[in-house]
Amino acid sequence: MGISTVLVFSWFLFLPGDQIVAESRKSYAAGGGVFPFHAGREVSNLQENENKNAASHKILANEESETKSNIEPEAAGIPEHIEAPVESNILPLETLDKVEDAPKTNLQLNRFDEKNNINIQEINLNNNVESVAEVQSERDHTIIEKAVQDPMILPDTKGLTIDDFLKNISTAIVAQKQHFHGATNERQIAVVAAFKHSWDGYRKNAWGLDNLKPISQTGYDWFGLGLTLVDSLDTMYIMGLEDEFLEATNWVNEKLNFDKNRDVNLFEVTIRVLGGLLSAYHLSGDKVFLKKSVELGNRLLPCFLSPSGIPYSDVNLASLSAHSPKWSPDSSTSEVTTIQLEFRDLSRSTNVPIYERLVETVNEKVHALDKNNGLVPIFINANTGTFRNYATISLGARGDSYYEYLLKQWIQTGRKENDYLVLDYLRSIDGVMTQLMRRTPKEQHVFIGELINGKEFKPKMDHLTCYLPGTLILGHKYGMPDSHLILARDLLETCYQTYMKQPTQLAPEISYFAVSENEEHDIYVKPNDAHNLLRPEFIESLYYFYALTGNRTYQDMGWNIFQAFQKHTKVANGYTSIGNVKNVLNTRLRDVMESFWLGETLKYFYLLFSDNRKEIDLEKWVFNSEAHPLPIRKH
Ligand code: DMJ
Repeated sequence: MGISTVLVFSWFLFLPGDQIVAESRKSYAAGGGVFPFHAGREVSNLQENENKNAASHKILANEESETKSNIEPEAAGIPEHIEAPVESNILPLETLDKVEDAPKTNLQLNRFDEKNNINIQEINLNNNVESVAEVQSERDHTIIEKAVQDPMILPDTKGLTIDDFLKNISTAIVAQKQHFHGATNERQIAVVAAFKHSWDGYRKNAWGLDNLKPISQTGYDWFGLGLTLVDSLDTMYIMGLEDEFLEATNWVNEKLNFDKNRDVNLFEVTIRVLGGLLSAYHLSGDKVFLKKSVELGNRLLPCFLSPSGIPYSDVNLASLSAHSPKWSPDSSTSEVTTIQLEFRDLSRSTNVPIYERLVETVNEKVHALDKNNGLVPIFINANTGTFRNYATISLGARGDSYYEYLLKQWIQTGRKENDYLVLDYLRSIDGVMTQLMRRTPKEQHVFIGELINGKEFKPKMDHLTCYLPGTLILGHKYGMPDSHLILARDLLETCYQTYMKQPTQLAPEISYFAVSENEEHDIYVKPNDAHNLLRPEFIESLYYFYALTGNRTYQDMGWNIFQAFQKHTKVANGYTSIGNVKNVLNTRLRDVMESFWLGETLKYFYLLFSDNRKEIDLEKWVFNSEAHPLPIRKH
């Protein structure tokens, strides 16, 4: 450690906690993404490299993606040799001021114009407020207990049936329809063809079932709710596939039956089915989707009959009893905090407040819990309402969309000043920068690691974390600091490398990163982590980058990946997950087409390749975690 490093380090030690965070964030922004304790590149290099890269990516886009046969992984856990087809790892991002900004909010001005001083206002529930909340919670339990007696009745009304409510729905809350024109260029046409190929396989072999097994030409149920069909509704609508949309709508109307004696997961059903139905309702205006949404929402309500207000993870849709997961006493933190957009939208679409009130309670409870620099453990108990001690902290599985929904709820509700959710978001991204972000020593890839037991740093990043660049640039559009944009760009580049470094040019489920110069490779993949499930997160981030900057380089990057999916995952009856991205000669087809391939991945590809980057206007719509757009409200 040189003398100057020691001096800088000691200076940091004398700063109060919040100020350290502020300083680190400033340094990250000013140094082109350099966390103070890590070496990094200079700002001037950054600009220079960006220019160079515009050229390097162009070349890449025009080249036939080269496939290299690879040696099979030797032993579990041993880093493998990964070849890097791309020389440079810096993204061609336009200068910061080219990112389209909505008018800045006062929140942003108040907060960020003051140097070195974070002034996050806490919302503390005092005793008085708590007792009011207890009374409300008892009332809500009574409403839920009554509601579950007949899920076809609107809760907390004098027996108003969903059908009667829909006959007289007020024009003030009725859906705003949107028309789409269909594909307008070669790439979009190719994506629609991929969608149709997937859909035809599903229609022929697994119609009405949750997922397609394209190789064995059959399907299987997870929840028994036609998951793929419902997840695909808005994608078909957006792609202009009218016949397919109509046929699926008829199935929803006639065959979608929630009265199933089966445990379902609250989060999965909320983001995929409730979100899919609500989105189809708002885009098409067809009330059948709202009718089904209300019934489903009612059947999910028992999850909230927990002592703490933090919902149980599972519910039986017929017996209407809820419980914790079979394998654990705890719910996943991301799951209980990724139902809010949908339940709020259900309330706003029906004028029935209880759905929103219940998820708002979850927000408040989680907000009040102690966190590690804004970061949350990945397990929370529905009985006690507390985080599990020593649980992992991660932006990947079980943690990811907690952070996403902090920002998106603020956007959904008209970006109110001093909304505690956006303040929690700001604090959490500070936490990401100071606790989880690192840069690999040789190739300087920025990545987000995990804290095992809430403490011990592990340089492991799930592909799921690749949603974060998209969320960060979306936040920046609405006034989040430039350091968020820099992190977004650096992380987008790393995620791209997790694809491009593989011989298949498809990313693995999990990547590991070097933390010292002694390690042979900066990015490596363990054999058990080498599968690709057709996940959307990186394409989602590319879409946000394109939609918010207009830079077509992101389209070219997406096109490379789309071609890789075509080459390695397309089979006669659809597309399949693969078990190994590290060997083009042994990809190990897994025979599952996940619903999010149609609900998310292909939708984001389609929108990414659009000539109209505002095909879905991000000032009017907010995507839920399963890529279902819901309307932004004014409050
Ligand atoms: C999707 O169901 C959602 O995006 C969820 O938030 C995370 N995982 C899958 C896709 O990878």
